[in-house]
Amino acid sequence: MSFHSGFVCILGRPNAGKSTLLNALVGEKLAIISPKPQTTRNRILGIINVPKQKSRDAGQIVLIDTPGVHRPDTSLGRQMMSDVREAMSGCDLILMIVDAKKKWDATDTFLFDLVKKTATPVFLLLNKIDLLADKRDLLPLITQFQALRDFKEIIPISALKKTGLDELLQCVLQALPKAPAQFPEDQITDQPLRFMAAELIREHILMQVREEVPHAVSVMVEQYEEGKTLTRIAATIFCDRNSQKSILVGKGGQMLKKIGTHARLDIEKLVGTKVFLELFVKVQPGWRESRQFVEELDWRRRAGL
Ligand SMILES: Nc1nc2c(ncn2[C@@H]2O[C@H](COP(=O)(O)OP(=O)(O)OP(=O)(O)O)[C@@H](O)[C@H]2O)c(=O)[nH]1
Ligand SMILES: [Mg+2]
Repeated sequence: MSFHSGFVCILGRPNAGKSTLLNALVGEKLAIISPKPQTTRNRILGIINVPKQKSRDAGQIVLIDTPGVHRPDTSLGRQMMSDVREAMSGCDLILMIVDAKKKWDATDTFLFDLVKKTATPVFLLLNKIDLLADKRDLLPLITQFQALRDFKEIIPISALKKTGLDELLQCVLQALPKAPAQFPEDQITDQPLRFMAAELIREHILMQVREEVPHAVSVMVEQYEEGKTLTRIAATIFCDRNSQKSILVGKGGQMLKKIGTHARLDIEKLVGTKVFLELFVKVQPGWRESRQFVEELDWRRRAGL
């Protein structure tokens, strides 16, 4: 019996289901999810310990969820794509995930070009198969993708319905080198709680407000005080324009209150104490274009990692 371990990068265009897959495989909500593209802005680590089972090998899989691959046109976009490249460069395996229902376009060409030169093995995951009325539609898709690249495996899955994930985990484990675990067995991520709290606030903004506002929003936790029974958090929601601030605050502060209440309940589940959450909204024109501001949002950079 062998023990396998390594880094696995989840790669794909925005909205393909990368974060849904990360959460499903780890069995915990580590990444926020939304129907809007470019939800994830930083790479997110998720650690899975696979126990020894009868004839099966054991191991530790370190998954890295990444921002959706796109052609960046802002500092924020460039930082997101640099996170993607960072995740790809040190990994042992790439899981390239595509939406089985979506028609091929220029973003897919860009995505395939990105993996063209890599010597790292690539699995192709055809996701969202729960949306296919006829599973026979998968065959022409598989043939089409096989012509583009020599994928080590092609696996149809539904990250949402958790279909095909056992097979995927086994294939991933076998593709990883024989090596000892890289992280302690009780660790499932490297994200600080204050960053996860900021992300949960952003998730509720993504759910509650529409159109361009979610993309114009970032959240920074300014104060985070852990107590035995109460965690005090103060966070600022940054947006681009006054009109967006009005939407985020809402009539008589109703929208901000709604976002705060939902986010607080989720953060309480995460930290395991009651939470006192204070939210502020600030207009920071053009923040997505400011490299300095974007770097400040990046917890790894702030922690000097
Ligand atoms: N029907 C169906 N929907 C899915 C599946 N996987 C993900 N989704 C949905 O697709 C949308 C995007 O999912 P995410 O996991 O946020 O996608 P992502 O690739 O992380 O997106 P970005 O972070 O923006 O790059 C959400 O509405 C998910 O519920 C699936 O297997 N089936
Ligand atoms: Mg995501």
